[in-house]
Amino acid sequence: MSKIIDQAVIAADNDKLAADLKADYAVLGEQLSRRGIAIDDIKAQASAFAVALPSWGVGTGGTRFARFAGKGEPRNVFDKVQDCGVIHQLVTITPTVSPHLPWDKATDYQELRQHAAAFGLNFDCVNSNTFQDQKGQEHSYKFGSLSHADAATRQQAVDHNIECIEIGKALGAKALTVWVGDGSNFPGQQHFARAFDRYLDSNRKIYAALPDDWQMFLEHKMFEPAFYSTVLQDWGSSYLAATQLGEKAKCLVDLGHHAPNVNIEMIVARLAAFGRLAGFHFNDSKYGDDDLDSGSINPYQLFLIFNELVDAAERKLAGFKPEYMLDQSHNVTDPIESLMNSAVEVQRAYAQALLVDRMALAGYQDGNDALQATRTLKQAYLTDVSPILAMARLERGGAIDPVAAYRASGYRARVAAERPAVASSGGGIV
Ligand code: PSV
Ligand code: MN
Ligand code: MN
Repeated sequence: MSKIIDQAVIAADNDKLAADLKADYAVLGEQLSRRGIAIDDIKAQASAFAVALPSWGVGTGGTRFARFAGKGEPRNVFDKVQDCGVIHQLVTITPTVSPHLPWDKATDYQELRQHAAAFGLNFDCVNSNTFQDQKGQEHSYKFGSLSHADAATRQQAVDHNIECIEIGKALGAKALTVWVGDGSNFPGQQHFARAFDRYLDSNRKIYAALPDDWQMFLEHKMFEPAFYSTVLQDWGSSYLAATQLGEKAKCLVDLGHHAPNVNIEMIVARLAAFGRLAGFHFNDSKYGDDDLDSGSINPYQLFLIFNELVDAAERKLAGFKPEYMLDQSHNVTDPIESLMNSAVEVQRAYAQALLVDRMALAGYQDGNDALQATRTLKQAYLTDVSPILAMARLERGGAIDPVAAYRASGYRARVAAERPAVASSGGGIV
């Protein structure tokens, strides 16, 4: 496997930190053993954790106002995959890349697959794009795609999704994620029921093209780009659509796609209970679909989501196999650093959730002891699991401090010299 970052640089950085890490790990191990928890078990589970990288996340995103290009931005999907390889080498828990089409179109998908494999990467869910017009496209998506009033426009969007499945097959992916920006900006502009019917109809055609071992992930979003109504606006519509389509259709939860103050962890619990939780697009937000780094604004929410996921896994719920992906946009940070940071924060929430004393919690819940129930969650959340995550990385050949090792490697300066600045890397503002 080709390593992009010189392992000697990682080793040198790890050497500086290893003694302190060992001591911290021992102290935490002692604390956890007093709570009846074996630290090595938690480490093994955290080590087996994986979250997919969004190919579009390694470029600088931009907002609807401007895009300030970053240095050494990827020029094409091969560069994007290489950047993902850097992330995976340092954090060791991002073995897959989720491609976005047509942004990531290539002439030879076997070559692309081999390029990824060289970095220990595979391809995850394929994302379709019918929220933008592409050069030379016959019908515009200005007024919608899968739910468009015009049949030819809908068919064009269906065809694109089917092409995504074909490309995904060549890349070894097993799922298609469909997000559409379809909706309306003004009351009266769109007939809600007819638009949803058309959306379902189009999706049925895409669903029919799914290979047997594939799944279709429906991603809802409350608003943006449509500001009055959106065709697939919430998990209720998503669940309805999934059940209409069939077993292979599930609901994907992007953390930034909900109304403010919505209890996302409860949505997760409901979808898991009924076998329709597809997985996640992790990110964080304060206002809307801000696409900030995971855990940067509301880490407790992330923990509470993982609390539900660990609970569902322990109860062995039927059909429970969520796919984890990041979906972020980076404007003021180095995207590689942000993605490493986020992967670790998602893994952190998982490790913390593994520490919840579920027996005690169930007792408090049944005994209506609200205070002790919530303190039980807080005890797990307030445990600093950093030594567990760092030890897991070290043992897997990664970096104790991924950002420090990355900066020491000089990777960004190296690619900046190879990759001339471009106006847009195809990430976009969504
Ligand atoms: C839409 O806001 C979204 O979350 C969907 O997942 C898109 O595919 C992605 O962003 C593109 O950046
Ligand atoms: Mn998303
Ligand atoms: Mn989004």
